[in-house]
Amino acid sequence: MAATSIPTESTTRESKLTSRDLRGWMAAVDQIGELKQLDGADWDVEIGAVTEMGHHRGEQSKALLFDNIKGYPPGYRVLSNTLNTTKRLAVTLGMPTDYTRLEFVRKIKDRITNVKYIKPEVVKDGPVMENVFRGKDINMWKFPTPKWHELDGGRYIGTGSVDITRDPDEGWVNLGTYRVMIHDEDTLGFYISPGKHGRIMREKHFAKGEVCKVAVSFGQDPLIFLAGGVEVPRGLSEYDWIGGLQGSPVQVIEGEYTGLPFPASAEIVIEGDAMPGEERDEGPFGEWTGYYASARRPEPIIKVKRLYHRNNPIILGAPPTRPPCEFNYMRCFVRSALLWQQLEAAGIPDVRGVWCHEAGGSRLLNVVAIKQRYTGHARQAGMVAAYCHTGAYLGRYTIVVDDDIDPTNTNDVLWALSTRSDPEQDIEIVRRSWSGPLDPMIRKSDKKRHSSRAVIDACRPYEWIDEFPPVAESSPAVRKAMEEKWGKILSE
Ligand SMILES: Cc1cc2nc3c(=O)[nH]c(=O)nc-3n(C[C@H](O)[C@H](O)[C@H](O)COP(=O)(O)O)c2cc1C
Ligand SMILES: [Mn+2]
Repeated sequence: MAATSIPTESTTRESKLTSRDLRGWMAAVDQIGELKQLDGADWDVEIGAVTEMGHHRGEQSKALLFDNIKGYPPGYRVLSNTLNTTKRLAVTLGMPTDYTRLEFVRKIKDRITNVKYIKPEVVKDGPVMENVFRGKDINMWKFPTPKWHELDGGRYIGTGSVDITRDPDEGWVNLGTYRVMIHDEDTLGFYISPGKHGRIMREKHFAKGEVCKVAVSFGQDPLIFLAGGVEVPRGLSEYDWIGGLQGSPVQVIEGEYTGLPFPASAEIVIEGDAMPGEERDEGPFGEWTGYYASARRPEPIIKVKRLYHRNNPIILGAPPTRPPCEFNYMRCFVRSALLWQQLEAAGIPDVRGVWCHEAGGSRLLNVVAIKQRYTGHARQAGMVAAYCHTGAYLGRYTIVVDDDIDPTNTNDVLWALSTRSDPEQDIEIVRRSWSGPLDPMIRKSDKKRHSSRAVIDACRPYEWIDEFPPVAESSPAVRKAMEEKWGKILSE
């Protein structure tokens, strides 16, 4: 398979190149006081449980850097809880840090709508090449890979990672965050849900009876992880999208074994082969819905042919847990922005806000706020939101609200739902929609692979909107006057 010019000896040496990378991100986050180092934790459940405790501290949480991990050399680290505060997310996106949730979603939407894509820059060398292993020298157990949750069926090195594949027909390169577990020294398991870009590419290779070449990066600039975990449109390489967002090309090395481009400043990268028909049991794994829904079952493997890592490598971990957690919290913002962008691209006028709620893992409970312009506008917005690329996979409820409702405010949304919808006429059910093994409402013994959607119109009925009872709250003018007159006393 490998061309004869490819070296076969493993090597170790010092770094030469520097670029936007995980360490630069850690330094920036440390500067704003949001990085915490913990020494001596055990890879076996402890790192995962502490990460989970971090998740539930929400905006007060810190990024967690685990070092001196039991049984591993100092410097072999795990970083978790990276993108679960608005501040850290803003730093990652190079944006100001003082927005409200909804303003932040709107700003991200504007960024991704107006972005000019920038292709990656191919470089010959980079920090990830400090240590190179080939053939029998490859040992995936050399890293302090956590067993994240107590009931996990293995140690998952790939959670905050990106799996890199190429479409055999169209040639474009996809980056997707698809979980990766270690089977043995040179064998990994990777689970990709039906319909995801990496899955379609893998299936195209397998259908031709060909090997699907894969590169995986297990630690890199969190912006790359962010892009890998959300629905960047098909045909557009996440590299180009990231380049656009950061305003400079991602520096990539074309792997000697696969030719696939991987980040030059990544912490740990592998290249390998997935073969048609070669599978091993994968899972279970604590998933973003908050359950272990997909059973242990055969899934494709990657035979690792090359392993590269920086000195003192850092695994970027992003284990899902019962929501809200980092995994879906960062995605609430980015996915909401993408959904908003796609609604506008589909021609839905006057979208005023979107929130893919954290309780639904940013997929199961999505809210769209509109300024109603015509009869049917709300249904149209709801249907498109439920079925566009960003909203379609494993959705459940889409709620459409008026523009006086802040979709990021749960009480506001539940108030609109309770008072502006009539179940008999305002809930549309769409059957046989895109789901998958991770859906906790699909019984494991069931052959069924789809689920239904409810689109709930919780807007004031448009045809008698002028008759709808007025809201029992002070008008802005009265509120302003009272604030001036009494506000000071109230806040004393
Ligand atoms: C931390 C994390 C873990 C994920 N794990 C998986 C996974 O194991 N399998 C999967 O199909 N999708 C997983 N996802 C969701 C995909 O990354 C997401 O749907 C993304 O859009 C896939 O890329 P694609 O649109 O290029 O297919 C995960 C996302 C995140 C953020
Ligand atoms: Mn993609």
